[in-house]
This record gives sequence, structure tokens and C-alpha cells, in this order.
Amino acid sequence: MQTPRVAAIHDMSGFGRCSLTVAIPILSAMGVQCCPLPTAFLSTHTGGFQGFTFLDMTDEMPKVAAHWTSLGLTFQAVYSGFLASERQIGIVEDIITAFRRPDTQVIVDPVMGDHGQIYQTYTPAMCSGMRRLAQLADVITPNRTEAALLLDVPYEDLPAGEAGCRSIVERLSLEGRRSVVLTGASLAPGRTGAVCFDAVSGRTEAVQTAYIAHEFHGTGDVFASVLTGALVRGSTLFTAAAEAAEFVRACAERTAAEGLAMREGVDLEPLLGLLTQVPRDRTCEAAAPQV
Ligand code: PXL
Repeated sequence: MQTPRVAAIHDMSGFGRCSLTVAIPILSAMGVQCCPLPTAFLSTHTGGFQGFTFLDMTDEMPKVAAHWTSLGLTFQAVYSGFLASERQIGIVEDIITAFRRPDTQVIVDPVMGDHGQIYQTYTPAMCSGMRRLAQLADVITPNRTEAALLLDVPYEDLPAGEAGCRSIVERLSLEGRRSVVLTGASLAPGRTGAVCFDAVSGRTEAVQTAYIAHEFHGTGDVFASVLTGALVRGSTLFTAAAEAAEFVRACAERTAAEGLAMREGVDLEPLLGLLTQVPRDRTCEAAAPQV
């Protein structure tokens, strides 16, 4: 099989393990070529650091895309995440349109916030733009905060529990045309994972792993990157989500044991070997199948 190739449209934050600094090693470990298209270069991510630098790459992005087009490059996935300006919404829409082929999977991680809070660089216009961009996706990977923003409802009004999560993913599915992986979905005490609506099968399923009672920055980016790698390696949505949930759990467990500060992200480098084989044995179970 030819090495699959992914166009990864995220920021590059020099310190703090998120976005491209997790997408590149994860996709590479999974045997997938990651072609970075940076949206911004920051000294650190914006969560928990003061005085970070922020170089907006908006003007560079169409030039990169035009050069890739002139080379005739093709991608098995276009995978977007943290955006740096309102103008980038339209640019990413154009990139998706330019590179989408019948076998291209478009994965939009609608990075906008967490724990009910919007990230400090995101404006209301960027959030409504993200809603538009997400309409072009085959798969979206919101956390609960981003699901509320995409549905345009207050965070506190999102329904809870398994039935609530199922209704969220189904409401976000654009009447079944778009797959949705809701992250940070805890269906039982001590468990966490994702609830997934698969537009290919029309089914909704949950994947759950042990909950590690520590928060770390960038776990959403780790999850979406493993999911993307697994999808381009040919996994179904549920299998890809199970692999992603299990890798995040392993990273969080190791990082919690090390006592690393939340803002450093998860200590994923020593665990990249877990991703090099298509997994046969998982500690992450799929919840009872749902129609
Ligand atoms: O993990 C999401 C993310 C990505 N990139 C940057 C961020 C954040 C969240 O704070 O600041 C720069």
C-alpha cells in the first residue's frame, strides 16, 4: 500500500504539545505522511502561558496550497484544527475544495474552546465561520464546548448522559451526511471516551476507557490525530475512535504518574511505538452496539 498522505492545517506551537507538534509525530508513527500547512507559529499554545508570541500565517496559506496544486499533490485526508484568523476559514474551505477527491477524507477538528470557555484568540466571527467550515467535513471531532458552539446553544443547556450524547451527535450529523465524534463523553463514573455517529453505517456507538483524573493540554489534538491516522489506514470510525481513546488514556496515565504540569501536554513521545502497528488487542471496549 502506498504511504497515505495527510494535509494537516493547524498551528505550530513550539512548546506545550498540541496541534502540529502532536499531529506530525503521531501520523508519522502510524505510517502516514503528514504535510503541515501551519496556520500560525506560536512560542507556546495559549492555555496556561503568558506572553506567548503569535505569528499569523494567513497570507502564506494560499501560496502553499497553490504550490501543492501546481505539483499535482493528492491527499488521502485534509485535516484541520486550530485557526488563527477569520480569513483562514475561507482559505481552508478553498483548500478542501481544491484537494477533495472521491477518496479524500475531510476531518475538521472544530478547535474553539474547552470546559465551557472559548480560547482567547477565537472571536465570535471565527466561531460562526467554524460552523460553516465544518459543513464541508466528512468527520468532525468536537468536545462538548465545541458541540455547543456548533449547535449554537448555551454550554449549560447541552443534554447529559448517554441519551444526551447520542442526541448531540445526531443533531450535529447534518441529517446523517456527516460523521461526528463527540470527545470527552463520560457515560459512567470512572469512564470516558467518545460517542460517534458514523455517516457511512448510519449507526451511533460509544467507546469508553478508564478516566484518568488529571487534565492535560492538547488531548483533543492527540485524539483527533490518532483518529485521522486510523481513518486513512482504513479503520472504520468506531475502530479509529477506540484506538484514539486508548492512546489518549495511555498518554494521560503515564503523564499523570510523572506529575507533569497540565500546560506541557501529554508525554506522548515514549508511547509512539503503540501506534506503529494496526492494533489487534485493545483494552478499550466498544459500548453495546446501537442502531
Ligand atoms: O489544543 C488546542 C489548541 C491548539 N493550538 C493552540 C491553542 C490551543 C488551545 O488552547 O492555544 C495555539
